[in-house]
Amino acid sequence: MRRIFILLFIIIFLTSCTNTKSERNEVSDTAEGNVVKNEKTKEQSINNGLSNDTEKSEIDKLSYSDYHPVVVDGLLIGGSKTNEWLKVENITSLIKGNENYTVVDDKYDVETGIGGKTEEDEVTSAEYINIETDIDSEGTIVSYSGSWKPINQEPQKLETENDTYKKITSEILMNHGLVVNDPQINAIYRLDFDGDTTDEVLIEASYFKDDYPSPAPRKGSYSLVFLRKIVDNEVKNIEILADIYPEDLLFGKGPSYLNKILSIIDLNGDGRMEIVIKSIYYEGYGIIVYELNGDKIEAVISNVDGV
Ligand SMILES: [Ca+2]
Ligand SMILES: [Ca+2]
Repeated sequence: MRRIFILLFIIIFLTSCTNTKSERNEVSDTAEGNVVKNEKTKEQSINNGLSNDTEKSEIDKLSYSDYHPVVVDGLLIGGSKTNEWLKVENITSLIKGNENYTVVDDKYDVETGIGGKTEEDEVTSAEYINIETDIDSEGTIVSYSGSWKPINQEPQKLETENDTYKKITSEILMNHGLVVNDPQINAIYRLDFDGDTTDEVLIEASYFKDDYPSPAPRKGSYSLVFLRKIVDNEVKNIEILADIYPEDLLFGKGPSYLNKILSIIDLNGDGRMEIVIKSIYYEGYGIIVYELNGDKIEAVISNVDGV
C-alpha cells in the first residue's frame, strides 16, 4: 500500500513539473496561431560560434582595449565603450591600429584578426579598416574588437514561402498604399532579440519592377524589413525600414533603397543581438545597426559609403 502511495506521489509530481514547463516556455503568436517555443532557442544556443574550446581560448588570450570598433565588410560602422554606442566620428580618433578583432562570417564561423588604422575612401571619404584574418568566406564578414560571443542563440531560419507571413507583409504594404497579393519574402528569422524569453520574428521582403539599383523605381516596388514582437500579449509589427512605392518615383525625386539583412549579432557585448542591415541606393550604400529596446527599434550605429 505504501509503495503505491509513493508511486502515485511521484507520478503526480512529474506531471505537474511537465505542465509548468510547457506553460512557461510557450507563448502563442495569436495573429497566426503559431506557438513560439523558447526551449528550442535555448537548445540551439549550445551549438553556435565560440562554443569550440580552442577558438574560445585563443580569443581569451588576446587583449582588447576598452573601446570596441565595429567593422562590416571593411567599413567602419562605429563601436561601443562601457556599453554606450559610439558613432564613427567619436571612435575614429580612439583607433590606433593593431587592435585585436573577433571576426565572424555569415555562418557564425569565428576567427581572430588584427586591424589597421582607419583609411578614407578617396572619393566618398568613408572610413575603412583593413583586418588581417584567416577567415575564408564569400559572405558578409562582421568584426568587433572585443572577446564576447557573437551570438548566444543561433537565429532560426524559416521557410520564406509562408502564407501567414505573406499575408502579414501584404497588410503592411497595404497600410503604405500598395496592393500586393503575393509579396516576395527573402528571409524570415526567429529568435529572442531582447532577452525577454519570448521569440521575435524578423522579416525581409523586397521586390523591384526594374533592374536594381534604380534612381526611379516603378509603382509596385518595395523593400521592407520588419519585426514581429509580442507586446502586452498582442503581436505587434515594428517596421525597421519601409521603402514602398505605390506610385512611380520620378527621377531626381529622391533615392530608392534595397534593404538587406546582413547579420544578426551582438556587437556591444551586452548579450542581446543587434540587426545589421545594408541599405543600397543608386550611388552607394549604408550599413545600419539596429537594437530592439522594449517595443522600439533604434538605429544605434551606421556609416555610408556613397555620394
Ligand atoms: Ca524577445
Ligand atoms: Ca548587443
